[in-house]
Amino acid sequence: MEVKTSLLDNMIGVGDMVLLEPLSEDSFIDNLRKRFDHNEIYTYIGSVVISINPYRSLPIYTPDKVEEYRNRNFYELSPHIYALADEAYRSLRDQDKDQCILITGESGAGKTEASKLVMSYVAAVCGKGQEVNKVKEQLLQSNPVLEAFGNAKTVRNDNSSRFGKYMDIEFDFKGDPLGGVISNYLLEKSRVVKQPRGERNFHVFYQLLSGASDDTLKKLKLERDFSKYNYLSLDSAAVNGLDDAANFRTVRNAMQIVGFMEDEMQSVLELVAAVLKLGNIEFKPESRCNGTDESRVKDKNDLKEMCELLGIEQSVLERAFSYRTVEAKMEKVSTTLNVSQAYYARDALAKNLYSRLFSWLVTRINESIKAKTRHKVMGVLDIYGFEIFEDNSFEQFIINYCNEKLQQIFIELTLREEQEEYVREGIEWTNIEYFNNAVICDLIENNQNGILAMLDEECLRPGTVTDETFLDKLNTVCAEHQHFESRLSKNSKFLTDHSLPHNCFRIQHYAGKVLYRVEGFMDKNNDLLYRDLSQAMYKANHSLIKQLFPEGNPAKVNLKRPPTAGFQFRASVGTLMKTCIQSPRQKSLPHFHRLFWSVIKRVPGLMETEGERAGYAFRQTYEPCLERYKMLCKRTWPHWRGPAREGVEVLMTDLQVPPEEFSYGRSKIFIRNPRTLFFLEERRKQCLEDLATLIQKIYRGWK
Ligand code: AOV
Ligand code: MG
Repeated sequence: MEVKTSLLDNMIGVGDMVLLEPLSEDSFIDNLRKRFDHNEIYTYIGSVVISINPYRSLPIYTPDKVEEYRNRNFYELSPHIYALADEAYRSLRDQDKDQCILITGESGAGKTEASKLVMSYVAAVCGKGQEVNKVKEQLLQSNPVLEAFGNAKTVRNDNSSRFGKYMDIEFDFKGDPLGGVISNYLLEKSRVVKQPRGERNFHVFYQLLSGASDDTLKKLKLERDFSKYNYLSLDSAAVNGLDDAANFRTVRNAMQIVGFMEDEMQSVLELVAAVLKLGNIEFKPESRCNGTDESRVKDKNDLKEMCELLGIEQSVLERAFSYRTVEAKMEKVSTTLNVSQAYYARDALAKNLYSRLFSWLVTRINESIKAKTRHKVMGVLDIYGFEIFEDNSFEQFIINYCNEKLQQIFIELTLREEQEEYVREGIEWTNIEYFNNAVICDLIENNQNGILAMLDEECLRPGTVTDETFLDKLNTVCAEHQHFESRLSKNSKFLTDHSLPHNCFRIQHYAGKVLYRVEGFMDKNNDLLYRDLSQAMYKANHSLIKQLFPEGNPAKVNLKRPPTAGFQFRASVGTLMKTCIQSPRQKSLPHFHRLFWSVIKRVPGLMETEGERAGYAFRQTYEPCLERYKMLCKRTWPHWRGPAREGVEVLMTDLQVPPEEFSYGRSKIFIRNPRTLFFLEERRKQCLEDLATLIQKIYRGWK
């Protein structure tokens, strides 16, 4: 049997880490390496799948492979993402349980690829038919669209997700897909105006310039040459192995399939072009009689073209780059902008244009793919992976916070659920104390003195507030905590030491220590767009732009400031956690959770805590277990008349399976080691072969 070689062969390591003896960090890594050397990129830790990015295409995702894994039990074949996808899909279809697949791992580990593999596997094994196929196609094609606008080349990954995504695939009672809903989390919009060295802006800019026809570019008033645009980094414009022109066609095609109308696509491209144009608008100072400098647009051609693209009156936008209206005590006062304030306003507008366009795309896709009714859902979460760069800013802070929360779910679900099942089934079990990262989450998100709350407080505080005043506050509050016997103090993850550069703070995350530079934190959190600019956008004679800036409607002047970026993110992460953790408790049927680790990074830490390994690799309810193996024992074959559990007990006794290898739970048998399972499978196979030979003999005798 294939299982035998796949899970136990010493040469290629063990397929399930639960089987490792002895279990240590070294043996763990060694096992992964052995397997990786044999192109086995997947390994289980119980029901969790770990994968290592092979960075080359392996022949393991063929239609034949899909067939192989279809309707097979998790432990029957060698570890594979398809086994996980299959199990999730079957539980959804046959047991009516909602599913949730969470994918975590550091940047470049293969999360996005894994999420697409899950989706394409499910698409391949679920129902067929014209309507269903159309839905599948639309769901799959939402990926290239969102990747074009939300992914970019970073130093870690040529196709790095710069937003978080949670997609619910909706099914009917038969298990056929009906549609889907996508939720997106904070796009890294600072990338629109500036990219770190060696990185690119979002793919779509390069795709448009490389792949659009001459005619399209002319209409968009663009030139093909990347170097003409300030917002496009030049040192890494062309990426090996990335065919921007071909991808442009793929994206256009995908947009069509998803259901974008021709004029909508045109509007979208106009906005993309407008962002490029906006980046080229430059400013010069003009001296005023009172000795101050006032900003003026340097060369008006780009401004003019941008206004033409978006149907904006040029004078309105031009004015908004020189003056801003401040409302104080019901009075409107116009103040002048200096050159650096004008650049700030320009970049804020570009970031807002682009990120709102992105959110609009998600909404528009949802309109197209969302089902009218749904019976069951399978959620797939693919976020930006943990990032530790040389220079970490607000974006990394937000991304890493999100990963920290996901780690928390991982701990909650895998360890807690496992232990709860043992308790439910009455299996003897010593509770394990596991590393809990709740303190780190608390440090960041606590309503009163969490880092995000302090940042918001500082953003709202009147007087001179800067990134430095924020840092001072952080240092004071977090250091104070260390003096008290509080939860934070004991396990403080806010690291203060004298080696810290003056403008930084350091956090001990679950995946490592990260040094954050505070420069830009206040500004990025504030996410301020002068009202004159949103009003100019709202006045545009362009239906999409108008929709994107509703607050520019003078009739709806709302003096309340919009929530900060950090606040919004914390809220959406909160909602996500609810979806993943709390909902199963409210429903009578628990979700079936699977986590998929793309990377091994933190696994050793987790395993350490599992010192006295007492887990069970395999479990099955008594009825199907008896059904499958009853032929192995004369007392149970062919008809067992008692309760299934007793039948299984008879089986195990007759087969002389050592008692320490399994436990009887209330409704399930728990098998410690897949070796036992192979033994049973092996015996069953032998039995079936004997039976076949016997039948053949009898048949020949008749002839
Ligand atoms: P990520 O999603 O985890 O990073 P990706 O899924 O984008 O990482 O993977 C990065 C690259 O690794 C892909 O573009 C592929 O070239 C390669 N790759 C990933 N998985 C496989 C696989 N199973 N087989 C072959 N190649 C693979 V990030 O979004 O940066 O956190 O933020
Ligand atoms: Mg990704």
